[in-house]
Amino acid sequence: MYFTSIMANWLWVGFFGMLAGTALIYIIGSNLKVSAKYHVYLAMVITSIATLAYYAMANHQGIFMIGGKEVFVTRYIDWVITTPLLLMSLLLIALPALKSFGEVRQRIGLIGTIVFADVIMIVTGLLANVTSSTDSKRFWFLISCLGFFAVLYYMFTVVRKSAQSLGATVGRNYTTLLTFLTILWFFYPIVWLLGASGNNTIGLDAEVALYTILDLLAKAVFGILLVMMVREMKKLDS
Ligand code: RET
Repeated sequence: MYFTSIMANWLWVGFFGMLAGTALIYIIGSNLKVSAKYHVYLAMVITSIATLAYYAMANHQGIFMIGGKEVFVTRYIDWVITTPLLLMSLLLIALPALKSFGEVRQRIGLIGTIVFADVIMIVTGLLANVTSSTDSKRFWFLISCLGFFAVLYYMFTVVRKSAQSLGATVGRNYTTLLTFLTILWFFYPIVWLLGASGNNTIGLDAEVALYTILDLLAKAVFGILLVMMVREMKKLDS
């Protein structure tokens, strides 16, 4: 496989889409109270990292021929930073302010566990992609899926309960965002399996196109929704 102009065009769509998403998130969040702005800034950090990643990929940077196929390492670098941040943006809605040091330690434990599982998911996904042995590929794919399910388990149990304890509105908004995130995230391993990383049934052009659409939904649209919900919740607060 090689780098086609169709791929480059889709990667530019990703670049301009993420850039526009960053601007929209800023505009939608602009009249939020200063004390709630960190939600906006975090969402903007996520789309900014993706903007840079798409710029790099559109210029064929961080894409390497490994085992006879193009491996988009830049994508995994993006994901390993932004997926923990996406989860953090939900945790910042769901987890209450802390009152004691004991709670701080518990909180570090919870966040550490979720981020650890997420990082394992991405890193082993890359290992599964680059290995030429079918057995290793299956093994790493399985570990990656275990990481994914561990993330979902914590987000749907402990963290969701915490969000609900903060009131019906927070609980409802958290669940809506988490559901949106879960549905989108499930498409990633599907595209991965169908693409060059898996059994290559759709071809690299389609793979790049699908990841671009998924990334725009999972980062830009997700960030816009999140900031809109934070606006609603802060209005109800005061
Ligand atoms: C991989 C490899 C195979 C198994 C699994 C995967 C999951 C990836 C996910 C990625 C999410 C990316 C996001 C990017 C944001 O723009 C690594 C494809 C389970 C869930 C949300």
